Amino acid sequence: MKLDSGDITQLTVDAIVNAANRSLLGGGGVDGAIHRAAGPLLLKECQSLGGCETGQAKITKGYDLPAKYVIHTVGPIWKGGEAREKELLASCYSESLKLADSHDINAIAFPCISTGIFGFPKQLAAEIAISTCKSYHEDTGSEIEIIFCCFGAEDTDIYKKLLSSSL
Ligand code: AR6
Repeated sequence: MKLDSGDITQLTVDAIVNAANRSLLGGGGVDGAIHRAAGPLLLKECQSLGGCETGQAKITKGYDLPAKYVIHTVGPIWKGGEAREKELLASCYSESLKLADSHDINAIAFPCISTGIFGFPKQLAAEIAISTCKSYHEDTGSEIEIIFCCFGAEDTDIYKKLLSSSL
């Protein structure tokens, strides 16, 4: 597991993960950036997917992105912590990884799902992201390379600290 900072749309990896909404038809934040960089054919493919439930994931091609695939996952909206938000966020990471492993993807980059517009506390979200990915590697034996793409100093700091203590 490693850390990268900056714009996920610029990363040359097999797959980048999109923090989408249940319609899968685009939005603001990283979702908007991914659709802008991938071009209109991404939206066209997304329109054929029939949306996605919170905590689940669906895959499309990457079109004009350097990444070959986009894995769209829908994080939970933070409602105070008693609405299965933690479990649903963990599910976003594990379902995205399962999908990646079934498509021969060797490296995948995640944004900090749910921590922007959806309001999930950043520190808690990072702890869930890292522990879920670590367990996925341990439980499945998968060797997929996982990159946490932090956008901004606050997330970069949080991940730096957590990764140095968990590796
Ligand atoms: N590269 C990497 N990370 C980014 C980028 C980027 N180009 N742009 C933003 N981030 P958000 P959410 C970070 O709000 O909270 C959309 O409208 C951002 O700083 O994109 O899951 C969807 O359609 C934050 O750390 O996603 C949904 O409706 C992280 O990405 C809703 O927002 C996630 O912030 C999803 O909200």
